[in-house]
Amino acid sequence: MRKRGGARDPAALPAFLGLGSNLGNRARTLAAALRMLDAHTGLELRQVSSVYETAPLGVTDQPWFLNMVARLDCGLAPMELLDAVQEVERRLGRVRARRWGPRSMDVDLLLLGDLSIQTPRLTVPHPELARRQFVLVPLAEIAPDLVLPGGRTAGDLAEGESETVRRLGPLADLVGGRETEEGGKT
Ligand code: A4P
Ligand code: MG
Repeated sequence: MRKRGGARDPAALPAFLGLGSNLGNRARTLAAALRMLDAHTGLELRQVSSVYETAPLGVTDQPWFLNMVARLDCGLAPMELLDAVQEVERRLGRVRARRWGPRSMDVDLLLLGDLSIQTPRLTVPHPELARRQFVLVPLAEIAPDLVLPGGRTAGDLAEGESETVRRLGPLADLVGGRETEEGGKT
């Protein structure tokens, strides 16, 4: 949230990030990631969705995820934002093993203002954004009118809660819960 003494950067762009965790104490890891992002120079946390428990997509023989979406004001260049996000993943113990496999912390850059970026390291908007309910449902909660690639809004594309995308509630209510260090249910 607003940093002490920090004036709002008029050039800042709204950045939507998707956060996911399916190893360790997932709620505490999400909370730590948000704190680190907000503490980063040039980033200011503005809004967060509820936390959802979601069935793993892609590689399905792995624990369920906790997913949520955050909106930040971003005064960083796109590659600086990616660096910041990857630093957070690294500090939270992210080990890159298998693609789409389990991870303590995964942060995807979904949208950065209306920028369109295609480099070997960064694609924005995130190419899977409009196809993933574990992103669309929390995104629609905080930004239902946001227009996504393809021209439809988040609210339009989100199917709402389901068997595989279940709303658990605000992150603050989950932190300090009884989740084990081994992760969530499988
Ligand atoms: N990269 C390019 N564009 C971006 C972007 N917009 N945001 C590059 C973040 N990174 C971006 O990512 C690989 C490389 O993508 C990075 O080095 C960066 O330079 P990664 O996070 O290292 O690898 P990954 O996450 O294993 O692969 P990928 O393709 O990013 O997978 P996703 O899209 O992150 O999906 N099921 C549920 N229920 N919930 C989940 O959160 N997540 C995944 C991973 C699979 N299934 C899931 C979930
Ligand atoms: Mg990723």
